[in-house]
Amino acid sequence: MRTARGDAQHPLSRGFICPKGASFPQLVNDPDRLRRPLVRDRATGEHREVSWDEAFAAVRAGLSRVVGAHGPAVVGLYSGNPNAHTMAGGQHLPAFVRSLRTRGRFSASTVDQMPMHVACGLVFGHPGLIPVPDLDRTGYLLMLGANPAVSNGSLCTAPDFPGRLAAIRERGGKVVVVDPRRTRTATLADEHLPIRPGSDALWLFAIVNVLAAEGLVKLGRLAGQVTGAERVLELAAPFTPEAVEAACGIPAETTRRIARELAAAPRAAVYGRMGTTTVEFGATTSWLTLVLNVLTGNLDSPGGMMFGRGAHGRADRVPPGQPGTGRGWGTGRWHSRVRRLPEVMGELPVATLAEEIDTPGEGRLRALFTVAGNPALSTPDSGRLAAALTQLDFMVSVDPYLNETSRNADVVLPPTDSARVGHYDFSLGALAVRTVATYSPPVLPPDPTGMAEHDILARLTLIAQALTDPSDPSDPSASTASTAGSGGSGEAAADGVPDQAAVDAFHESLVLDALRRAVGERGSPVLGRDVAELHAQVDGASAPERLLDVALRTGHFGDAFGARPGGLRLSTLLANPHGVDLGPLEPRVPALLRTPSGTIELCPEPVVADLDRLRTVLGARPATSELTLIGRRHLRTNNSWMHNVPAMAKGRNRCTLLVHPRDADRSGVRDGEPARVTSAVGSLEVTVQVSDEVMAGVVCLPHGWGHGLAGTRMSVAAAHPGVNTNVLTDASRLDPLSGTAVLNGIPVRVTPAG
Ligand SMILES: Nc1nc2c(c(=O)[nH]1)N[C@H]1C(S)=C(S)[C@@H](COP(=O)(O)OP(=O)(O)OC[C@H]3O[C@@H](n4cnc5c(=O)[nH]c(N)nc54)[C@H](O)[C@@H]3O)O[C@H]1N2
Ligand SMILES: Nc1nc2c(c(=O)[nH]1)N[C@H]1C(S)=C(S)[C@@H](COP(=O)(O)OP(=O)(O)OC[C@H]3O[C@@H](n4cnc5c(=O)[nH]c(N)nc54)[C@H](O)[C@@H]3O)O[C@H]1N2
Ligand SMILES: [Mo]
Repeated sequence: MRTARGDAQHPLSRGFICPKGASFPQLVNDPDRLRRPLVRDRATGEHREVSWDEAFAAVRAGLSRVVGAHGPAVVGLYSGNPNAHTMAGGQHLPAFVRSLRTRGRFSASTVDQMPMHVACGLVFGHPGLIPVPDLDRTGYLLMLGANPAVSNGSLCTAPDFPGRLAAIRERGGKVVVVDPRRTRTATLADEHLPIRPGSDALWLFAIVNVLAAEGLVKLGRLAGQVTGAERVLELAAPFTPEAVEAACGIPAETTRRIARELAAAPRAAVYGRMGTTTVEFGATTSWLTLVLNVLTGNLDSPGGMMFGRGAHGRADRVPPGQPGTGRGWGTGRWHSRVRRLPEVMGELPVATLAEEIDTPGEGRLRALFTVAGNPALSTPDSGRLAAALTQLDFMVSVDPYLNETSRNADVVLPPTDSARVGHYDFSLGALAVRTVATYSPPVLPPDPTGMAEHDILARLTLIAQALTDPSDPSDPSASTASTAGSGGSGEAAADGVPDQAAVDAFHESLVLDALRRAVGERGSPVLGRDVAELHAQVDGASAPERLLDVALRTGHFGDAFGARPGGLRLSTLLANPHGVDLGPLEPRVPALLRTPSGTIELCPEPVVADLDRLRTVLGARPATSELTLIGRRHLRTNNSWMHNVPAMAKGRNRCTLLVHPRDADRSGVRDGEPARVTSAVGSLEVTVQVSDEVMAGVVCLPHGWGHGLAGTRMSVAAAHPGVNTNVLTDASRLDPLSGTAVLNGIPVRVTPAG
């Protein structure tokens, strides 16, 4: 494979391709990419290639040693961002996570979108119900802390985002971008409002305040489906545009005008991303974006914020017209050992991972699995985490690279190239602005000596299942719905390493589990059907395809195993390689709500209880001597790991500190020269780029850099190492409702280096 092109006939992308996609062949052919498993010699620290059997025997021995001595609770797991993009991440990872029977679960969600999950969980009754801006029909887009012209859209799948923004303006609509930096997206907008980092919650509350004061609230179609709106309006009282002006840096008159524009627009959407989640008030800010969409009648309405549903999406549970049956949603079913931070969606904040490993005492994490993650670069206070990783008794990384994280692993299990496995987008599809079904079968034949990620995860699950006790009462998996793997043989060969027959049986047990769930699910098109009868009809050439066939056929658009002729199934997608267009998003309230009241519960208690914190920063005037650090993304990167692709790495140094000319003068730093940046927890040296792109008082540094460490094997990345901004981020600063780390809005000092 030498080239990758966009697909002009695809109904969602219309041929648009991101530079990262275009470089796909370089990624597949990267000579540094691992193709065989590695085992680390603890004495020398060297990794050497071994056979797959040897690697899994080493996993079994290591895990058995730790679990045998201390039980499964001391095993941790970190799952990273690419799990949202692989089929294995959706289909096989959950069973592996459950098989470990530990509460030491962490993921990239708590350095990313967790605040939005919390807001949606509380307001809609399920944390997965995240609305997306209906870009192609909106007339007014208020976008905060998002840079989709570079990021390609996040929690909003919309290829060629710039084209879609231009179309809003061509229709006579307006795009407003709120961001401390004049980003590429900001330059494509009608209006850019620079805002002081971390102050969006205040500003959004001020907009609510204006809507209330000027009688501009209209729930529209949602009238009668919302509870708590009155109370929200009361809570907004202290947050007048004048009161928040100093803290936000946005003139009160501008705030009033935006509130009026938003209320007057026939179809508007308020959309927030990283700059609204990875901040001090992440969950509150996410909640306020939902509040504004509801109060202006734009939630669940065409051209507003609507609920996506992948082609595999489940049917809504409650038929329209019937009252709600939800149990609601909450956090804190258990707490972290050291800081007593609450569990959210079954996981703990990754900002606590280092201390859970390095703080002595009963229950200290002694083993760690990482699956598609590079927490050594991507999580706060990386200096401490890097040291903590060396204190583990045992570590396994499922990763195609020997990088800053996996260099510490006793066993590295590299999944085969993504071109050798099929692709269907479970997460991104469910967040798309239009429902489109696409499946791409493997492009290249299997590598006879490689292993696909789903086969790796199946073996790990079988090994873990055999070593952990399913009857343990402290088992968190007992509270989850699925019993994945329960129908499988679970047999292991004599040396404890599962053979292919056991793996195949395990895959089929996942298929059976998915069918069992579907026949028992409210609203399911196969409710009450016979599992064996359905099982006999499942189609597909591999475990991922068979699981996809079940997901499609039992979903909202599915053929319900023949009951709805013409409905979706795997063969439909195979016959339509350019994708099947299932149309624009449709209103789904109240049927999709899972709140106990069956309404949109707009004023949840946990959010109200946290508002004291927000009130204390009201009227705060930022110290002029202080600089605030934010992050940035570049088109040719994807977090930490695409830096080894030559086409992505070439060009000028991108790991620079943006400093406003005023601050450069005050700090005595100069363009192109090194500066020292110091936070409460760390310090680094980086080249300055003086630019009025950032607002005065704000400095900006990208994440994902800091390569070239001993024991890594990424030669291209090592030649352009950059510095790791997360040595500056403070693990003690979190959004308390979601456990999400503050990555944007870190107080720093900048001085000339040397
Ligand atoms: N300061 C700061 N820090 C940040 C951010 C920020 O804006 N500022 N952004 C945060 C965000 S949004 C995120 S999502 C996190 C990301 O955090 P992580 O997910 O921890 O980091 P990535 O750099 O995405 O690392 C992905 C890893 O997966 C591996 N990988 C790639 N493809 C595959 C695959 O198919 N299978 C497997 N098993 N492995 C694969 C790569 O080699 C790499 O090791 O970083 C966060 N960190
Ligand atoms: N090219 C590229 N694309 C990517 C990635 C990548 O690394 N590179 N990563 C992917 C991942 S994992 C994710 S999660 C998405 C993220 O997608 P986005 O959220 O769209 O991308 P970011 O660049 O993180 O945008 C955050 C913006 O918030 C601004 N900001 C910082 N602090 C504040 C604040 O307090 N208030 C406001 N209003 N704005 C603030 C920043 O200046 C920045 O422009 O991108 C994805 N796409
Ligand atoms: Mo992310």
